[in-house]
Amino acid sequence: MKRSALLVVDVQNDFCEPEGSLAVPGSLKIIPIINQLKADNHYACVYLACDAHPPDHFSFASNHPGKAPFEKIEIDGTAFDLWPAHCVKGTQGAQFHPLLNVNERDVIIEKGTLRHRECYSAFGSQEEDTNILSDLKSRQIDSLDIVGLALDYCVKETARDAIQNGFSVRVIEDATAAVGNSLIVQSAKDTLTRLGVQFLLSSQLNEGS
Ligand code: VGL
Ligand code: ZN
Repeated sequence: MKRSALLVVDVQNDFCEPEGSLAVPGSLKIIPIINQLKADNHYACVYLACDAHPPDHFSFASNHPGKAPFEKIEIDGTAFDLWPAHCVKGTQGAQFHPLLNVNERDVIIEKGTLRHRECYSAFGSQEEDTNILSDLKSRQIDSLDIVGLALDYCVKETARDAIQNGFSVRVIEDATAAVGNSLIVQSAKDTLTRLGVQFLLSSQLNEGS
């Protein structure tokens, strides 16, 4: 039998409407769906990933004079998206949204803690080990259902790393919301589907899969 975990990505105030500094359209309507998935008790473990940036994080446009949010910046030949300041560790914007059910046994995974590194994935980066991989292994989890924000950034990168680390991965699409438009969403879905990620709706979960 598969041992499956739910991985909830970045359901934090700054990513939620109406007041978040980087509010993702449709963010609020995913929260009851995520709460229901948690309440179904189908998972061996629930992970709550969160952006935990320092105030001088390089992804904030405000840290680059003359640059505006949603512009790009090139560093060593790589383009990075610039954002409004968001999810600064210790601030209200970095807290989980108050409507998200959080249990004591949920495992919290902080990412994006290094000033000079972007880190969309809950699995971290070469320089940032979030410890999720060792935790998943120690619980013998082999299958992940991924939900949260944003589908075209942190959910996408997390799902990619999960599949590349050998997990069987499903994204519950109605429990996600995206920053970009439908073309961007389709391209993210195509990329992930090619890698072996399954997309489904929460209503399909109990249909004997
Ligand atoms: C995210 C932009 C910047 C996300 C995080 O959670 O998808 N997006 N930081
Ligand atoms: Zn961020």
